[in-house]
Amino acid sequence: MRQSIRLAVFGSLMVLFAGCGVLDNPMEWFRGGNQSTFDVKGPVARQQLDLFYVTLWVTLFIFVTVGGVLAYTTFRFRQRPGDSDNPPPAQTHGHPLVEIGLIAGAVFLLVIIAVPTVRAIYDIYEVPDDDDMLVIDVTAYQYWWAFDYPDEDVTTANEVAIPVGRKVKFNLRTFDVIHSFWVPRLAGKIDMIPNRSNWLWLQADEPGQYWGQCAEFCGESHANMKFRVFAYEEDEFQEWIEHQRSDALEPDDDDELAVEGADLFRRRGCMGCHTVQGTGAAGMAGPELTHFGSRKTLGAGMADNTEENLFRWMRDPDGFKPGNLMALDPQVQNLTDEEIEALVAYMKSLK
Ligand code: HEC
Ligand SMILES: [Cu+2]
Repeated sequence: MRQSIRLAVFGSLMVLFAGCGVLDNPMEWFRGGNQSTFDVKGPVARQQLDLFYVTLWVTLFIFVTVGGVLAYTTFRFRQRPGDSDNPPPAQTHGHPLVEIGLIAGAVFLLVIIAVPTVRAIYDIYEVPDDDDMLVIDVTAYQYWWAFDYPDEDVTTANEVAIPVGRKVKFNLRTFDVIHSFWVPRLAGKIDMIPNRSNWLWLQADEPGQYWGQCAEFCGESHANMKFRVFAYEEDEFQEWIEHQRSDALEPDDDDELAVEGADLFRRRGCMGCHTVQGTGAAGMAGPELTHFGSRKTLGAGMADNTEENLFRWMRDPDGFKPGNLMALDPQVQNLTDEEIEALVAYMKSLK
């Protein structure tokens, strides 16, 4: 008995703390976190959150009512000393009023949940008819994301920018297995299924950095398949687009390390898998790197884009991000530390 109580307490604590992340401000624990669906910043996520609350309150009401009646009758009518000497109480079957009342009550509660649910399904599914709408094509790969802006003629990877206050339609496709597109504070989740195109729309109400995450198990590094959405004011967004459209910067002549890195990038097979616009490198198997030096993250939102992390990434791609497909390439496996330092300098110069 004592053993099972201990197990139950331990088990509940595990469940209680299972979803915890590290927060900058612990007072925010009840709604914080970069992937919190409670701290919403756009109309789609807000509608999804409202729906969650409607369902929560209705089910909480049912839980308290049913649990309350059960607790009351259990205590009120429990067996007392001497009861077993009395004859059993009169047995009855059914009570039309109670039964009809319970059915009507259940239907009423389900309708309360159904009306906003059906409305939300249509609102979220139907992309609003909007001249201002920005369209972004997303392709999911194990374990990273490609973003194309067909009207702006821009391609990037793992970090996607959107303008604040404008609706954005994401066309969702997968290159390999099933993935799922999720930006917890803005919208989600929609699956990306082989040979099918799906879509999702969203809008950010405030500038900021929003975390994205693949939400369908897709292999070893599924948990590391993240991305970032940057919501900018309109003029800043246009600047970003202009910059993305431009060719990659040539490394400075006096930055010898970066010049050597650019050369290694050609000779060591990197260009076979990566695109660096304006240099002839046009590989498609990995994220495009034209402006990689100006990105905040490395490894599909997995780590900060620092020189130390980049070094570790190229020293041992599979150790850094298990299952990552870059690690399969023999040329990548045989880089010396000096070569890696040069490549890091080149990557960093691609502002
Ligand atoms: C076999 C194809 C292949 C080769 C060759 C290759 N890469 Fe990669 N690279 C990838 C893939 C795939 C990813 C994405 C991995 C992931 O995040 O799961 C990647 C990711 C990267 C990233 C991180 C990009 C980001 O947005 O996070 C950098 C930087 C990079 N590669 C640099 C290089 C360099 C430098 C070389 C040459 C030494 C190289 N790659 C060779 C396939 C390749
Ligand atoms: Cu995944």
